[in-house]
Amino acid sequence: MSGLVPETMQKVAHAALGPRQGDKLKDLAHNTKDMTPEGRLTTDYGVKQSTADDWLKVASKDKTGPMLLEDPFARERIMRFDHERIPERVVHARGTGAFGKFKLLESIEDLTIAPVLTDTSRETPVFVRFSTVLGSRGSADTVRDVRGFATKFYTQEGNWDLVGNDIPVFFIQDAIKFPDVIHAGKPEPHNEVPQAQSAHNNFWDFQFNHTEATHMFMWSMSDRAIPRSYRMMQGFGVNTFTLINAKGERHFVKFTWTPELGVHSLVWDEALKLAGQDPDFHRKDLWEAIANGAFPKWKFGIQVIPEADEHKFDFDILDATKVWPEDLIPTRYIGEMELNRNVDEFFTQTEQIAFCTSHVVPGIGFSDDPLLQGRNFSYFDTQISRLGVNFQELPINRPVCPVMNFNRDGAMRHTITRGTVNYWPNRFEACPPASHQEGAYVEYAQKVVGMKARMRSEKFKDHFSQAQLFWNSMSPIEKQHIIRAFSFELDHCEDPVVYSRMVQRLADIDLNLAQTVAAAVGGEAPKEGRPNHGRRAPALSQLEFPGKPTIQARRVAILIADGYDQVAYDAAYAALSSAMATPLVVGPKRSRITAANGTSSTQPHHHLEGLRSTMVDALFIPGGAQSIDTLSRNGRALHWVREAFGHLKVIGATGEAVGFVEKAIGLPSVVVSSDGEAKESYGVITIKELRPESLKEAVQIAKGATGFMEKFFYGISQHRCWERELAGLNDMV
Ligand code: HDD
Repeated sequence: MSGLVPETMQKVAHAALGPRQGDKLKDLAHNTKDMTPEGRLTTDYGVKQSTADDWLKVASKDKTGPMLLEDPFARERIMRFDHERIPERVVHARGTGAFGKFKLLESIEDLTIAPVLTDTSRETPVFVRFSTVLGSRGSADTVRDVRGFATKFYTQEGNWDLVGNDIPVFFIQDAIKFPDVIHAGKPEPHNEVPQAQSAHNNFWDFQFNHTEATHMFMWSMSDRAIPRSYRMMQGFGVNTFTLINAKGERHFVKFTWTPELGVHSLVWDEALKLAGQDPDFHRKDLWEAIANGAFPKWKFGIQVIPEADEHKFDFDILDATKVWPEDLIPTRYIGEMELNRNVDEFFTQTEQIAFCTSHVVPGIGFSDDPLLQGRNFSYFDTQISRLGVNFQELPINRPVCPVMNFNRDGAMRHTITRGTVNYWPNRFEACPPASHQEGAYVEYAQKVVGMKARMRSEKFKDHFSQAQLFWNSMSPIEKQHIIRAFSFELDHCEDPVVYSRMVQRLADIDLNLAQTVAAAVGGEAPKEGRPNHGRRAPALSQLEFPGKPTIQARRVAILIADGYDQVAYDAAYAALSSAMATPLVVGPKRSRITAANGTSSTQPHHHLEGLRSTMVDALFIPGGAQSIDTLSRNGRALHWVREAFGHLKVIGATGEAVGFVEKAIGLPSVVVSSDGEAKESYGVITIKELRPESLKEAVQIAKGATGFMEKFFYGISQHRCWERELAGLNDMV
């Protein structure tokens, strides 16, 4: 294969394919071609062309002259280019996706007839698209926002689209309010400012006036809205769906994805900086992890309520602004999903994928959740405007099972359906409806009696209990982050009416929260708050999901300059690589850097200006007198360490580097120098000397040979050093 097609990606991808996942990829192969040096340049109508560089001209002596409209090749190129763009998604425009597989581990045939949820021998191909909500297609990845988590299951019974978010609740209860909540959040109408931000007057004006959003805005002010990686987010179907079993019984269900790597977030200062320093941070993170074979995985869970229990709770189970607390309705994990293949082309796959909540398979149904009902209308409609009426024929969208019906024509129809009839019933009995036994979708016979009216159930009117439940369930650190998030957001609202009223609203959740934010943003501090019911639901805290302790795909910078200690460097590099982390060597320059022994040298991946500490998870600095002397006199290097410390990142230092770390963060009591044994203090791990005899031994270090790497790796696997924040040390650098 030529270098035109990234080989690492393809190799890993094919190795990972299971028998069934191949179904969709085989299907896509019908429309896939590779760019090759053997292929020759042609027009779209197939005629070979001798140049891609010059428009046909009337040449004068000096070879200048007017261009001829006659040139069909030039015209085709320009006109095709003029029409390359399609409307971006009206929400969730910014996103990225990957292929994978879903494996059912436990049949739930007690609840549903859907084979994707009953047949454990199956492997179902999936495509997942992650996104932010408010920003346009070119906006930054790390903004504060809800993240979309949309999964298309290509089942043998048709496509099932589970279109969820990384937050389990929503801003509105009734779909009719969707244009309002989105208009309020999007850039303001008069000047189209701000981009991809909820920190503005209109967003918070709406939140105040629309109390049902209270629970959701607590989530969006929490760390859930600034994930470290798409690989480290939960996913929630949010809406209440139903499952129908062979006996015709119906259960209400909510669907959940829980990441193997745990739920982890950026810190706010990091998120802000990354938006400028690396706007594709999440997109690249997912791509690199998959390309390197560190495939992200999620457990698939369900929460189930029998139909008869619908009214047994103090909240309405059809209200999308409420969670089903896990202590009342535990999650049953029944399957897992792995993403293991990057796309071949962004536009035709990630951009053209079209999700519709209305697309479910037999055995899965809807509920009367008024948000879901409206969504079922909206998604299909939006795809028609975005992609055209034949959007389901696009390779990425078409099912892996047969499709046959009397839908015809429309712009860009591809399928050529042979036959003389295009209606039912017809004299040939062509394309008859399927029977139940043949697997037809049969709607659940739900008895409905009622008055036609615009209304809401009484329980929908409780807008504060679960907002309090969420706040009560947060750890002290999470609470602190929420306070800071409100303080940031309301500081960006210039209109005093907006921030003053919002501060009053916060007293409906917690008086201390409201008073602290009021002091920060300048609103009048409320004197009284709404009584708090005091209940907690621990699973709402993301700290309940630490995930598997691994450093796979974590980015670790190794800071060096000329004269670095090569033994420590080699040891760390080898140990990190063997643990499937990504070591990134960073120096004052990107040209080769020579080690203290004068013979070894290395080519850094980046220089200190190019890569920033925000882009890595941890930092390792080997000693070497000359190297450390250079780094100590380099403001950017000092800032690197100081910033990483402030962002609670684990820092490993050996030999002379220990003093350098101490100088950079300016907190002598924190950095413990060590003579022999490795020492750890507030996530700074130090050792005087890292001296393995050979590279082989270096790899063993990862298993604890000296204790240094063991401590360093453990620290990285814990994501951040929270003790530092609890002690207030991060605020001091
Ligand atoms: Fe939506 C896209 C998730 C409520 C209307 N939504 C969209 C995407 C996600 C969600 C993840 C991106 C899909 C992709 O990657 O292509 N939306 C949600 C969740 C909701 C929700 C979890 C609450 C439970 N959405 C919602 C409502 C409406 C819409 C109430 C309209 C009544 N959503 C849309 C849309 C989008 C969309 C306008 C834009 C692009 C698209 O559908 O394909 O139709």
